[in-house]
Amino acid sequence: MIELLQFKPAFGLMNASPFCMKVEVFLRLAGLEYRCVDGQMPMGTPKGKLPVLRDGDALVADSQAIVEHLQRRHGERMPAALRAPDSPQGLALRRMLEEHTYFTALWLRWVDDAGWRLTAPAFFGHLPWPLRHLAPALVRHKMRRDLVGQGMGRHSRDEICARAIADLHALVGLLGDRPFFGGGEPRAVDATAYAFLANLLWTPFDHPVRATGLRMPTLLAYAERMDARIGR
Ligand SMILES: N[C@@H](CCC(=O)N[C@@H](CS)C(=O)NCC(=O)O)C(=O)O
Repeated sequence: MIELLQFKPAFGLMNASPFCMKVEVFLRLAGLEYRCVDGQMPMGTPKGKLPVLRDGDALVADSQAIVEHLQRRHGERMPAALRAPDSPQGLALRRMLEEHTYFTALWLRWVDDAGWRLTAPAFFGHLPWPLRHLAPALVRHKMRRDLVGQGMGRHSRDEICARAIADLHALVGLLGDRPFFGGGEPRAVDATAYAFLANLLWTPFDHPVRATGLRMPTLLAYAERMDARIGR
């Protein structure tokens, strides 16, 4: 059985890591049987990050490498649209979400004080003392440093929210009146789009990005169509 190694779910989402959730959404769209192995830690995985997929003899790290592995090994068992490679627009959309929007969400969870009040208990509340007190400060420090290095952490909260909101408007424009980003049927890029939207909009974090997204009927209708496809 295919095993998805991922973080412990939080905030009522399939997974609070959009990359882990992307893989699970893809597995569901593809109709493949799998099992989630929750509560994993990224240290010691092949790329020091999650998700990781175990599929028989294969251990695959990185959500996109996982999607491409599944397309190669199990493509004949999934709908044709799902085994198609990214279109140029799909690739550009995925890069925007994974390499830009992601860092706005990360900042709003880990650096923003309002977000941190929810993040700390959700990710560390289950740890035994004294880890419950030490780990949050250490991981937050690393996130802050990583975000400054990446660049997003150099902007103000208002600037970060404005960037994420611009990305939401781009999603609305790219979707247009099509049911899915892949067109008439979901393609792999829809697993990314849905997982990243869910992680920004369907969480208890209170920020202008969420408030704006929840007023975008195009995105809400898209989420409903995706919910129906993945059986949520
Ligand atoms: N490019 C990777 C990114 C994965 C990633 O950034 N995962 C985050 C969680 S959302 C992680 O494991 N972070 C742990 C860390 O940075 O220490 C993918 O597509 O899987």
